[in-house]
Amino acid sequence: MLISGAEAIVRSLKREGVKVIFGIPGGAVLPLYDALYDSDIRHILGRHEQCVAHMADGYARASGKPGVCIATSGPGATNLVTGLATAYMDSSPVVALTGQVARHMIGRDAFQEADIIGIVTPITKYCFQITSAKEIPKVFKTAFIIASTRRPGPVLIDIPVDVQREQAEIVFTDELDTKGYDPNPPRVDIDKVKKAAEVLAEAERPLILSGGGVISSGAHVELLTLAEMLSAPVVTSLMGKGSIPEDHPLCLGMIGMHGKAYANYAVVECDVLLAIGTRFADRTTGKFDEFAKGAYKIHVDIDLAEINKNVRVDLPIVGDAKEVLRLLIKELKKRKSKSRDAWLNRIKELRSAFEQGVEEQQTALKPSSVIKLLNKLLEPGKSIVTTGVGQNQMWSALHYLARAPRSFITSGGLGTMGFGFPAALGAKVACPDKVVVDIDGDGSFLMTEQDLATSVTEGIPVIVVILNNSSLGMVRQWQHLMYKRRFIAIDLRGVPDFVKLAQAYGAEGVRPGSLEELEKALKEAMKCEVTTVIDVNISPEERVFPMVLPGRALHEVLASEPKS
Ligand SMILES: Cc1ncc(C[n+]2csc(CCOP(=O)(O)OP(=O)(O)O)c2C)c(N)n1
Repeated sequence: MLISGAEAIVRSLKREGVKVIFGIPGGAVLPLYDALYDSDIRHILGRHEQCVAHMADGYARASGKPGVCIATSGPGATNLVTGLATAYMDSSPVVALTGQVARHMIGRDAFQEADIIGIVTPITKYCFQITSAKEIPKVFKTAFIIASTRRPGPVLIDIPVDVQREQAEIVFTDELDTKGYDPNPPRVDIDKVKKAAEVLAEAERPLILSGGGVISSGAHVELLTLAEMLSAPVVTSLMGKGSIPEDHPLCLGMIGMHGKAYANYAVVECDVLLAIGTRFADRTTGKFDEFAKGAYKIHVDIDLAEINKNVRVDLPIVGDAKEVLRLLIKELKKRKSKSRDAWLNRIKELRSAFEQGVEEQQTALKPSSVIKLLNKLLEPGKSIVTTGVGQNQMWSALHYLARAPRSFITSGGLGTMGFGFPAALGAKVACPDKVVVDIDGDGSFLMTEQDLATSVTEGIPVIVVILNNSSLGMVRQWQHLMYKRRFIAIDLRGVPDFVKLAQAYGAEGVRPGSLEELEKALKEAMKCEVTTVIDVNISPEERVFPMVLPGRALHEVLASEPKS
C-alpha cells in the first residue's frame, strides 16, 4: 500500500514508543504535522525552538527515554542549535526532526533553507538527511538506537518537505543502518577489572568519583553497593549529582570549581581514585595536571575517546558503568579490603573543618536557606529539581540534596542560561506525578520565560523559584573577585516584575517576604494546577563559596570569601 513519507514518520515514531513530541510547525514540516493530526502522539506546542529542544532534553533526562522535538527548516532548525549543543555536552538522548526545503531546491538558497546538517554535525552524535521516503523506517530505527545506546547523545533527522509528501511503498523493518557504529557496549577487559579490584582492596584512602554516566547506565545501586563494600567515600561531578543519595554518610557531595571544600580535599588526599562515568571536565577537576596528583587513577567510561583526554590515568577500563561495577563487586567479594577507619576519620575531620560556617538565620531569605527549605519539602523519589545557570545553579549544586537518580537536571557542560524552565516542563511531562521545581536566576529565566505560555496552555504545572538578585550574579561575582569590582553589564534592575509577568501568562505569581511565607507559597504551589513563579529577592552581594579560581588546582579552594 502506498503511504506518504509523513505517515511513515509518524508510524516510525510510534514503533519507537514515542508518546509525546515538543515542537513548533512551519512550512517545511506541514505534511508531518498533518499526519500527526490523525495520530495519538501528544504534540506540545512550544514558543521557541530552543525551548522545545530543552523540553525534549528535560524529558529524556527525567525518564531515561529519548525526547523528541520538531522544528521547521531555516530559522526553526537553527533555533534548535543551543538545545542540541546542551544535550550533546551532557550526553542526553534527544531526537530532533527538522523540515528541509524540497530536494530540488537544496543548495539554491531557497526560502528558509539552512544547511542544518553542516551546522549541527559537531554538536550531535549523528545526523541524517533523508533523500527518499523509503529510507524513513530504517533511518528512524537507527536514529533512536544511536541516540540511546552506549554514550547517549542527540541525533538530528532532516527531512525535505517533498520527501514528507512523497507517496511510496514503504516497508517497516527493524533493519539498522549503523555503518561503523556498534550499539552494544564495548566488551569489558576482565583482567583490568581484576587489577582494579586488587588496587582498591589494598588502598588506604580510596575515593570514588561518580559522574553522569553512572546515572545514564542505571548503575546507582551498584555504585552504593561498591562504596559500602569498600567503605570508600564518594564525590560526584555536577552531572553525577543523584548517582548516590546525597544524604548518605559516605557521600561528600560535588567536587570542582564550586564543589564542597572537604570533597575537593578528599580528592587531594586519596591514594586510589576510582572515577566512573565522568569525563574529567575542567570545572570538575580544576588544573588537570594537579588533579588527584598522588593517587593511582582508575577510569571507567563507555567512551574510549574520554580515556586520557583531560586527565592521564593509570588504569582505564572501557565499558558500561553498570556492567563494570557488577564485575568489580564480584571480584572484590573474593578479596579482603584494608581497614578504612583512619581514612574515614580523616574525612570526618575535613568535613568538620570545612562544613559551611554559621547556619543562616532561619527567617532570612538567603540562597542556602531557600534551597535547604526545598530539601525539607521535596520528597526523595517524588521530586525533580532543574536549574538555570550561574550562581543559582551552583547554590543548588552545593545545597540541594539529590537523593535519587534523575532528580537533579542541569546544563553542566554547555552552561546554558535559559535551560532550567523548559527542561522542567519536559521533566514534568515525563513524570507528571512528581513535583518539579526550577531553581532559576532572573537572567536565566528571562531567556526562556515565554514558554510560561506553553506551561499554562498545555497544562504542565511546575514551580519556578527565582533567586532574584536583579543582576547577572555569577558574572558580577567574577568581576568582584577577578576584575577589581569594575562592574559592567550585570545590572538587570529588577525588571520585569516576575509576579505580574506570571499573571500575564495566566500562571500564579508570588513574592514571599520571609522564609515562612516562602514555605507557605511552596506548599500552595505544590497543590496548584498551574505553574507558580516564586520571586525570591536576594542580595546581589551574595556570592558562591567555596570557589576554585579558574586555572587553579583543587587544593587552592577558597572555602569562603577572601578578606580584602
Ligand atoms: C546563554 C548564555 N549566555 C551567557 C552566559 C554567561 N553567563 C554565565 S552565568 C551568567 C549570569 C547568570 O545570571 P542569572 O541567570 O541571573 O543567575 P545568577 O548568577 O544571578 O544566579 C552569565 C551571563 C551563559 N552561561 N549562557
